[in-house]
Amino acid sequence: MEQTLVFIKPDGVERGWVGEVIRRFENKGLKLIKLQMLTMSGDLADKHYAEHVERPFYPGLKAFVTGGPIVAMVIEGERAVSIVRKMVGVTDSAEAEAGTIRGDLSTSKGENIIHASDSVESAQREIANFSL
Ligand code: 3AN
Repeated sequence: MEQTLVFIKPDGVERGWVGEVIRRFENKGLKLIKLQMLTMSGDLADKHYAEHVERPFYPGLKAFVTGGPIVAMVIEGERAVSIVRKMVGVTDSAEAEAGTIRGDLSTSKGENIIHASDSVESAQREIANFSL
């Protein structure tokens, strides 16, 4: 069994996609084991996006992810990390395949609805950061 950290970003919450996103994971047969609505602090954003803090887009990303409530969750299942990443689609929603969450629900690269851990190791670190 794997666990992965997913959060619906402020754009997804604002646009009313919380139920739709959770429904997709539940329909797939993955299990939602933790769920919390919160607003990310600047410190949590810096920790979560540690690999991006020096990138030119980071100030905008930080303002965006801390700018409204998110819905964070832990999803569990066999090969959950790769299954969820496949369901999320690539970073740039304009390039994401139809049928993926980003491909169906967003057009943006920065405001792309959802985060999902990219490996089992990242998931463990991210779940700890969020205290989930
Ligand atoms: P993913 O969420 O697909 O794993 P990462 O980890 O490369 O993508 O990037 C983390 C987040 O940073 C993305 N979800 C997106 O919001 C933002 N981001 C990444 N690259 C860019 C970029 N070139 N311009 C604006 N925002 C970006």
